[in-house]
Amino acid sequence: MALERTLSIIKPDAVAKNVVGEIYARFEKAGLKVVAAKMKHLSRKEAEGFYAVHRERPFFNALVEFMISGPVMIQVLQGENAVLKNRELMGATNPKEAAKGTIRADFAESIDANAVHGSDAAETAANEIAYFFATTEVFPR
Ligand code: RTP
Ligand code: MG
Repeated sequence: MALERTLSIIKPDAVAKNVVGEIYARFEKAGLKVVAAKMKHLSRKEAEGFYAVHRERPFFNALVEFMISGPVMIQVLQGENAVLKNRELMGATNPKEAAKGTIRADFAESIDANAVHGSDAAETAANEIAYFFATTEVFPR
């Protein structure tokens, strides 16, 4: 087992629904610690840069529009196998396919407005954490 960090974003739909606390409780119950956090309304440039890997995809513009439609809550989660554990808590990208009891099954409306983001691998996690947080803003616990 490896102690890892992963980047999590509570997307505009879930912030607007007032379920930030319920989602944090799921992280904590699963043994993931919040070691950095900030609320932010992303600029178009920030959202495009964050999802740059998807820029050639047909859904890219819709994804960026959605991510800048309201404030998001951005956090670094730390724990054993944090990357995979967070992806398990999140559920499948399309909430219609997400397993019962997952964040997306319980809080997401559609594949576009799907409540949360989570890094998909340890390497992308490191890049995504550095994209939003200075090293002094991440607290070892
Ligand atoms: P995320 O990056 O936000 O955690 O989501 P993910 O890994 O589960 O999915 P990813 O493939 O990275 O896609 C990023 C976001 O783009 C939207 N999407 N739409 N219409 C579509 O076919 C489609 N595919 C992806 C989703 O909102 C997804 O979260
Ligand atoms: Mg992804």
